[in-house]
Amino acid sequence: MLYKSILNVVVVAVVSAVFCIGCVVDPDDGRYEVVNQSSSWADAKREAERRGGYLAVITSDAEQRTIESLIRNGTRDRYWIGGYCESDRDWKWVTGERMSYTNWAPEAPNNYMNDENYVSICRLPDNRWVFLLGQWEDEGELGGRNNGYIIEFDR
Ligand SMILES: [Ca+2]
Repeated sequence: MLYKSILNVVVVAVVSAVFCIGCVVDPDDGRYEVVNQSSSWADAKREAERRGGYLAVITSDAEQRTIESLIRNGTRDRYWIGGYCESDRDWKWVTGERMSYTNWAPEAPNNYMNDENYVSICRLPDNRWVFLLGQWEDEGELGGRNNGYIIEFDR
């Protein structure tokens, strides 16, 4: 009996670790997953693709509002989305689309220290910058706020 309950605990722990139960918000329509797990932009992109999706691509005000409602109860201050640029500072999406819709915070993108090529979306403001829920910021690849990430699926 004792052996069995220990085994149960171990199985639950392993399953939780592998599938990250509790750190993913999966809305009813299954189009997005909010992953409350710290990650670099590159690792987040790789994991999104491994799961059959891609880092979220926000192309309309409606989609922006959907994402905002999903991250509102998240545990990370910021989340990576699928926007990035190269040295030409021409912002684009991981899907290859050009970035037409944007929701940059005031004064973003500012390419701080010439090293900010990736887009995160803000859940909470920090002390120095008064960003609002849903505003976008350019950040370095590691991010400065233990960034989680948002996966989008074509479903
Ligand atoms: Ca910035």
